[in-house]
Amino acid sequence: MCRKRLSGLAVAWRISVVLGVGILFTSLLSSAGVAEQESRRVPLIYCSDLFHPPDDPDDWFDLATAFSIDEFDIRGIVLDQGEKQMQRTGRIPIEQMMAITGKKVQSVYGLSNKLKSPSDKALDQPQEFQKGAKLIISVLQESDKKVTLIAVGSLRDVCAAFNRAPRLLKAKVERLYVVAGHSDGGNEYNVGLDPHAYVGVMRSGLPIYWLPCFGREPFVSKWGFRQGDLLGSWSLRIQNYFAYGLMKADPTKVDPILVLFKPIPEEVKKKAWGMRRSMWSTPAFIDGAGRKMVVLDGRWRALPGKHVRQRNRAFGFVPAKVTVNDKGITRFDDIDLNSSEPNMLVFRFEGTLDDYNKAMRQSLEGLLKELGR
Ligand SMILES: [Ca+2]
Repeated sequence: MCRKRLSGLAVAWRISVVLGVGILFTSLLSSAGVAEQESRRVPLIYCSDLFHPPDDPDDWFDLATAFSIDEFDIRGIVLDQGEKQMQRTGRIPIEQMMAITGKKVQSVYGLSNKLKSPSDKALDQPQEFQKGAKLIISVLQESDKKVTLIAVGSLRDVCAAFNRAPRLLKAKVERLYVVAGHSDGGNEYNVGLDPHAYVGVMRSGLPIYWLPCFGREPFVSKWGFRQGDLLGSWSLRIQNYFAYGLMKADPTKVDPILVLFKPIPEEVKKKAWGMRRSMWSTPAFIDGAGRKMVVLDGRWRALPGKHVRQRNRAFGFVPAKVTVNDKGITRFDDIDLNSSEPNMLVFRFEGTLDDYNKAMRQSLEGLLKELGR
């Protein structure tokens, strides 16, 4: 009896040892996985002239793209042009995205007035609109990793933050994607919002990835699609998010969160789905997250780098010395691709413009496909 009982205890002990080792091993493996995942996370600050109702709804697509990529740890969103934000807040689409994804992201209003010079610190602008430049500085100070910035719109808050803390930005900015400007001498909308800010940023010496919005091919990031071609394959919540912005819904009449779950009226689809949309920033999000472009089963996808053995190229960035004049103009001759002293990386698409459009359309479709399901 006694012997039997002892051996029973021994068996139980062995089982518990095996189980314990198993649990220890599994938890070591999963914590290694979590650590690996964490090390691939990209701290991101996103600066955008995102409004509701939108100026240009491309910013709504870009916001959804930022939220769709789990490698991004979005540390903050700076909403461009603070005074205008008070009337037409970009917080509405951000709140919708937070409700859809469960992610929490802080957002602040940026500087409201144009910079007076490329070196303007903008400390004399109203206190209520200082939060953008302050957020950029505090996120960089607090982050133990370098931080990536993606900036569209006026670039005012990035420029003011740099003018206030140039050494901090040089030390802590991993990459600064500038989605603004023209590669062949033309004026461009984002530059026009604040020419001094654009000039200050482009001359900053920060690690700039420049995506010219217009100009000489292939140094142009613009692409486009018919909205219905993509919206139809996304979840009801995502469709409602876009319908809300595109139809300029009134938040005092239609709740932006409750509406996400409702069926979409046919007349709304008829109107919004048929519109064409021009886009500029998608490659910045894909590249900034470390995603790789790849063709799988005949379709372009932007996948996490570790899943990609053979990458296909839809776009890339080439080193160049770029000169920008005091008005924010860069002629094509001012982009020196052979310089031994490049000051930034310049976007270029690969193949034809049609190839690039197709690659972006299909990869955006894939990126947003799982959102809200
Ligand atoms: Ca915009």
